[in-house]
Amino acid sequence: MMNDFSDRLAMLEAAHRALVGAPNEPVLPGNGIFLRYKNPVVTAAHAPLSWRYDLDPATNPYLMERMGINAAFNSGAIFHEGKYVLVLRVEGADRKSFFAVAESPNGIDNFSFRDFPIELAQADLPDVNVYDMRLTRHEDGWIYGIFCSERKDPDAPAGDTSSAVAAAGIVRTKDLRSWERLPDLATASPQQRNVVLHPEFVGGKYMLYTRPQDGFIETGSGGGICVGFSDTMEGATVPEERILDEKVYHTVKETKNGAGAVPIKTPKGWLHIAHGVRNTAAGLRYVVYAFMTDLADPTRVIASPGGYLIAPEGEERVGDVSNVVFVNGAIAEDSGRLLIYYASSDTRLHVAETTLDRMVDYCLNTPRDPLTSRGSVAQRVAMIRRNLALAGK
Ligand code: M1P
Repeated sequence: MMNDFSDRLAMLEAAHRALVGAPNEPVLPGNGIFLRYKNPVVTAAHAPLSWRYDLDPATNPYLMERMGINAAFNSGAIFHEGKYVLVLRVEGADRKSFFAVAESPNGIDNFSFRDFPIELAQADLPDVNVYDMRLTRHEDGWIYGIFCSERKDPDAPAGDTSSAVAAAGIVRTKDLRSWERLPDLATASPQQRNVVLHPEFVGGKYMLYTRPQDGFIETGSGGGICVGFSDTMEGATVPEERILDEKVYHTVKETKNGAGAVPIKTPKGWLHIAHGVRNTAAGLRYVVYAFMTDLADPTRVIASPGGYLIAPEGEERVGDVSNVVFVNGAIAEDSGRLLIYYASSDTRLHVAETTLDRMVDYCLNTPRDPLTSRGSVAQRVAMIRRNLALAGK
């Protein structure tokens, strides 16, 4: 085993530089909807060495990793001051998640972390764990970050060291450097996760996508993705949640679903990229799906393509929580290019590249889920017939 501190440090630095600087390339030909990229855009190993190693030979003569990073995944995303900026969920070896900013000049590779993670202010009731920030550039001039704040369930019976309560924590910033903590979102539902702020006022109010849930894991009577309104974000309160996109039997969102990236305005409606969950003998399976809502009335769904947009593939299928893809950030460029940052199996972050035009076509022209096998076969047979007719058969 190598013991020479400086040789070991040189090796670690070279490997880190090579990883962060590695060019990424699309995997062709793709499915016509989006392109995957060969490498994840951020992994645990992208975290700076100074976050993991005590780099002083006097106190760490073996150059051991003192504070490991376990994963870097579910990320909010925003284009800011010419850079593609991610606010990642980084998880230490101690299981605590925290937020860290990584930036890239092109959105596809060369994501490098800022020197320090975000030092989030605590709420009145301190968080135990925080994760999955959605970044909304709101028309009120602030950038809001809404995230899950998790605390131990105060009502858990003695000996229950797992039960937790999830709430929506809120911060705001103008520069992605100083973050002002605001009071958690208040709703009638016992727990909340996957809360997203709509970027525009609707009827003069802040519109929030919520995901009411009865317990920490089970949404129970929660129903699905809801919408609600708040007069303010300084003490945001949603007194009433109305269902927007419900969970449905025998679909990709049978068990639960949740809003993902901040909805994107297109000429034909608001584009939503969300996640759906179903149960299997091997546990929960998370996929990413899309839908659109009306431009003038974003509480109305106008397009619901059936099935998933992104499902875990290859190495994406395996990780700390296997068989999961999850989105909480996307960047739509003025050029029409859309970068969807999706994480796989609660372990690493990838990018999928598409365009707004393609996504609108996908949403408006993909058949709805027919809800039965017979209906599904009928949809497929109709397409096969058209294709064979085109070929003169
Ligand atoms: O482990 C998969 C995902 O589980 C949660 O999503 P949901 O609230 O829909 O169950 C989140 O904790 C998410 O971070 C995680 O990726």
